[in-house]
Amino acid sequence: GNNNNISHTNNNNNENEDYISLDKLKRGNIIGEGEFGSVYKGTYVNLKGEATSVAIKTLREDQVNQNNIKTFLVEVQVMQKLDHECIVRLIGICKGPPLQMVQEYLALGSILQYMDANKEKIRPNHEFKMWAAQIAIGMNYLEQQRFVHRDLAARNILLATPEQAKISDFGLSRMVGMEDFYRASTGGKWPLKWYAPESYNYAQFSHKSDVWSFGVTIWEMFSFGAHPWGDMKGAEAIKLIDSGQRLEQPNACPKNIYDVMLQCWDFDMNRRPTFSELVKIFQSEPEHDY
Ligand code: ACK
Repeated sequence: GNNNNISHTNNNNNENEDYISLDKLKRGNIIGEGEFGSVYKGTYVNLKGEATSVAIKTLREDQVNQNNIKTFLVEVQVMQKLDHECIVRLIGICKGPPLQMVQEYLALGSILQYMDANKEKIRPNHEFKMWAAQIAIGMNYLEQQRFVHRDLAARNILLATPEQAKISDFGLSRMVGMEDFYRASTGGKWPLKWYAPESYNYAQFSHKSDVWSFGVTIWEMFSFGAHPWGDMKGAEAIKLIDSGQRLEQPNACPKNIYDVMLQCWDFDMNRRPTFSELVKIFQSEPEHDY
C-alpha cells in the first residue's frame, strides 16, 4: 500500500494493492500520441470482476530513457495523491513490461477535439463557461493540495461528457515549497506560449503562473481551438509578451470574459485573480449578460 517504488520485483501474478497485473488489462486501439508515448483505449477488469473502459498511457520504446521514465513516474505519483471530479483519475499502474499508466477513460477526448467536431452545436456562453468553471474548480483543488500543474492548456482538458471537463496530464506538476512556488532547475521542453513571464524568465512556477496558463486555455476555448500566437515560435511570442502585447479578443468571446483573460495575463502576478475567484466569476455570471 504505501510503496511508491515501482522498481521492486513482484513475481506474483495475482493482483495486489500496488500494481495492476497484466492479465487484468487489455490494450485496444491507439487513441493518441503524446510526446514520449502513446495513449490506448483499453479494458480493465477491476477487483469486483467488472470490465471498465480505461485509457492506457505508455512510453514509446524509442523514448524509454531515465528522463522520460522519471516524468512518467512523477505523473503517477502526483495523480495518486489527487481525488476530485474535475481531475482525471488514476486507476493504477501496470509494471508490464511495458510500463503502463491506467486512467479513467474520458470518452470525448480533449476539448480541442470536441470543439473541432462540434463547431455548430457549441454555445460558447454555455459550454465554454461551464468548462472554465470546472477547470477553475479543479485547479483550486490542486492549489489546496499544493501542486502547480505547469502544463495547463486546452490539449490537456478532457471531456467525460459535453458537460464535464477534467484536467489531465500531470507530467510537469510539482509540489510547491514554503514560498508557494517551485523553481525549475533546467528549461526542458516548455510550452512557452502558455507560460507566465516569471516562468520563462526566472523558471518560477506558482499557482499564479497556472492562472496565466488558465487565461491562455480559455482563450483557446473561445477561439474554438486556434493556436495561441499562430505558428510563431515560442521564443518570438515571449518577446511580444514582455513588450506588453497580449493575445487578441476572440470573436466568440464577450468583452467581460476577455477582461478576465487580460487580468490572468497581468505582468504583476499579484494582480492576477486566484482560482477561487475564477470559480466565482465563471459560476455566477448570468448568460444573458453577454
Ligand atoms: O484529444 P484526444 O483524443 O485526448 O487525444 C489525446 C491523446 O490521448 C494524447 O494525449 C487522449 N487521452 C489522454 N488521456 C485520456 C483519457 N484518460 N481518456 C481518454 N482520452 C485520453 C487525448
